[in-house]
Amino acid sequence: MQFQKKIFVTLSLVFTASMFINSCTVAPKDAAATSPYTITENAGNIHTVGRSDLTFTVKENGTPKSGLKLEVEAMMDMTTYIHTTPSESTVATDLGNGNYKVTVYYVMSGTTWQLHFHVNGVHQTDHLTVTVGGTMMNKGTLKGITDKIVDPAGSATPVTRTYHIFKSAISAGTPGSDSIDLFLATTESYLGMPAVFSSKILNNEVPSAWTVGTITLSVCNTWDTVNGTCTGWSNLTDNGNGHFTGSALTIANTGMLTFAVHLKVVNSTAGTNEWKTTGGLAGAGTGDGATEFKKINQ
Ligand SMILES: [Cu+2]
Repeated sequence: MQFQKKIFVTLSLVFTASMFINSCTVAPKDAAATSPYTITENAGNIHTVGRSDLTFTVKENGTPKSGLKLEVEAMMDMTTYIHTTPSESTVATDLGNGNYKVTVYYVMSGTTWQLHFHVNGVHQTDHLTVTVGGTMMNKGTLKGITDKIVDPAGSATPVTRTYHIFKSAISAGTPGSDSIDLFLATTESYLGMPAVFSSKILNNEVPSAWTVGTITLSVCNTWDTVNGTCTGWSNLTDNGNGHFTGSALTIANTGMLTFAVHLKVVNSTAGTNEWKTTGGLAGAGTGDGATEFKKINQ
């Protein structure tokens, strides 16, 4: 009799846990049980490398609650360290009826991503585990040569800065009428991946602050299919918030399924500028960056 009771308790615990997983509910597990808020992600959320528009329902003691300040931050556990990913803003947009929206740009796929939440500034200790799909071709990565940061891993050797180029919106396929909206961000540290735009202040490898000057972020407008190179670039407009836009383009020329980008960033503080590269290296074999580009999935 005693034995049967134990089995029943165990089975009901397993059942409860699996219910939480199936419904993607943030399962209470510790002190957060005192929080009146439960946060669930809405049906239709797609977590993928690149732009991911995510919506959530927040309930206060079981009732959908709007008017809260909900902050959402994605963190990936790489076993030896945890890193974040860029987003439009960690502060969610209140859609009403307890629904909130954030736009996250995932830098990589994997099964160890967790969403962390703050409600009215209070960290919710329950996290939501999500799996991020997609491929690295959903984004472009270009690296600095002399443009470096303090090694996030803590070594004394600086590492080249990584710029992340994400497709925010694209309309391609009508030569001369294509339009695009790219989102540019950079890795400052594992937990800092801000949007980049002219006047943005970043930190170099000293670390010492520097101000971003003019950014040349271009998409290929004339693709040489035979040689696999770009023979005509169109510079996008820096909108001052990480977004770079352009219209009247011919993006679909770029090998049909991808488009090519390249990037130059002026350092106003040092009075220098540098084309960013695919490998963070200067010289033969890698070009000077001006000829280097990255292809991103349309
Ligand atoms: Cu990762």
